[in-house]
Amino acid sequence: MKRSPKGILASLLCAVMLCGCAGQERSSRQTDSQSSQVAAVISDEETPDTSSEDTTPVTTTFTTTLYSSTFPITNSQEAPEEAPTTETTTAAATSNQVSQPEETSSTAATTYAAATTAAVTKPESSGFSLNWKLSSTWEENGKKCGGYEVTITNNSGSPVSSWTVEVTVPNGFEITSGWNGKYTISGTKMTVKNESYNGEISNGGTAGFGFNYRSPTDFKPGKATVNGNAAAAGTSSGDTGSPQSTTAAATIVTVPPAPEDPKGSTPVATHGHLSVKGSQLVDKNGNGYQLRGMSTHGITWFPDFVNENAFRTLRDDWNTNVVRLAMYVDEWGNGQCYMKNKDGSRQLLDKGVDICLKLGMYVIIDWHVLNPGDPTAYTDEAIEFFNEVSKKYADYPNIIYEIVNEPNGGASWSGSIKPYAEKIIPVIRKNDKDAVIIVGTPTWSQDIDQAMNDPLKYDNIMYALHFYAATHTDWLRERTEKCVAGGLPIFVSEFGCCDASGGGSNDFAQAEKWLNLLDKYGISYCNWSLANKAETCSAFKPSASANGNWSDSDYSEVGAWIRKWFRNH
Ligand code: IDC
Repeated sequence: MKRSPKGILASLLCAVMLCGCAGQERSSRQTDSQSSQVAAVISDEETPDTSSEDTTPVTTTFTTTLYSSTFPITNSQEAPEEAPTTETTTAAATSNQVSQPEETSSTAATTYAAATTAAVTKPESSGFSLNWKLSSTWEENGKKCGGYEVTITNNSGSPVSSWTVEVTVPNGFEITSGWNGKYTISGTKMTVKNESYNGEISNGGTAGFGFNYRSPTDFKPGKATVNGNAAAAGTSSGDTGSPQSTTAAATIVTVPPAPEDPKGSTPVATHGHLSVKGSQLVDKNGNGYQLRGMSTHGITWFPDFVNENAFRTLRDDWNTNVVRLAMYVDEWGNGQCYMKNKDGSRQLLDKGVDICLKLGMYVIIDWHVLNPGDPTAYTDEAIEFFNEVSKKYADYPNIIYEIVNEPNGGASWSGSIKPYAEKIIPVIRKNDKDAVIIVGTPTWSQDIDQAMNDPLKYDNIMYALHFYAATHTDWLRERTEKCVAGGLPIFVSEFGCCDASGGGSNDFAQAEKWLNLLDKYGISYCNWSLANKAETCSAFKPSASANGNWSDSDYSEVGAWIRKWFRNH
């Protein structure tokens, strides 16, 4: 990469300024928007502290409050015998109720058990079979919890365009997160219907869905039907008790749907494969191209926002062309991250990617390192993960890989992040030769100048710059300009209009300065976050559903602002 002597001098100056402030006293404060929530309260001293305006770092000590991982759907004895209508399903699935505090408390005793048993419910006459793969089980406050991946195989002799699975569940059974299907529970009947993107199953083909559950008593899938036809009961002998054990692992085959706009007006149909030329992101024709869009919150924290209508609204109404799927790697031990729920995280991630493939949107697969801040803590897991996803999605120009969100703590560029990147990038490149890869930079992705001083020697690499407008102002913009002048390819894969805790007040004057600067240089950006958590950075009010087609009353202050920005720029 070309760098002018001026750029080098500027970088040195920045480094000196940073060192100068590193030893200063840190102030602490509490974000009340978060502490006012009613869900699980986890005290946390390790949440991101980020340098404040005028280079005075601020440690934000705040109370992290978590919503339930999804839409707890609880069965109720009053519920009608009939499966609820689609409308009811939608409402239940998006109400974003909070979970019971004691069940997500950081002190809750949670024991995980590896489970490899797969249950096969064989078809009697319908020609459908269900393969239930139990991925893990654990106990939470005396309740039985677990996760299943289910494969439906259609051997009925003809294709189907939609599917409905019904299965008997214990009283008090709840779905704590579900993916690739719409879940309702009525009495002791759970109904799972396809999502709009995975209803079709060719003859001989498969579709999959998966869920995590919480139940007062053991759950083992017994009697089940597919499209009203008995998919047999437990075993071929009709036993409704324990499922039949088998060593055959169920593979969820989510065949990415065909793009909905083959004529070519979706972002990906128009701009195709992206690459990096100098400091610029360029499209398939070599023209500068800017990605702008929303980042999800943690996909396992707000899974209901990973849905087709929401993304379609972001594309068509918000005028955005990219979605960033933030998958927390390891966060504060309540199960809502990759390390605690690999299968659930992967299912949601793949669901989000598949929706973007269908909608012709670009999608960033974000390995959301935040805690711990050193990406080398999980190098092996990252290698495994990126090998799998890059193999699966190698043929799609939609995909951008972000291999580390925000290194922090002691993670230095040359000592830790760069060596980590040098291990992960070749793994991706082996499967996907030329995808764009974003690499986070030290100090919560602010020290882009360190990357400029010691860049990676691969093509199609961009470096992450993150800012929160109420915290990071002129000094970080100056650094940005210097790095642009030095030829560094920068991608703002996350920014907020509020302060670095995700709370405080929005500073739209600063946000506007930032976005004008990024637009001037054609730097891509994603706003944090696509969620309805009661915190300033959420684009939606807690009352808003996740299902897209939002109205003005659904938007938070920042949601209304950022939507307008995307629409008008
Ligand atoms: C915040 C979320 C918040 C969550 C917290 C802890 O908004 O709900 O409780 O993480 O994990 C980042 C991170 C991003 C942070 C965000 C706001 O990339 O994960 O999300 N932030 O603090 N860097 C700077 C700010």
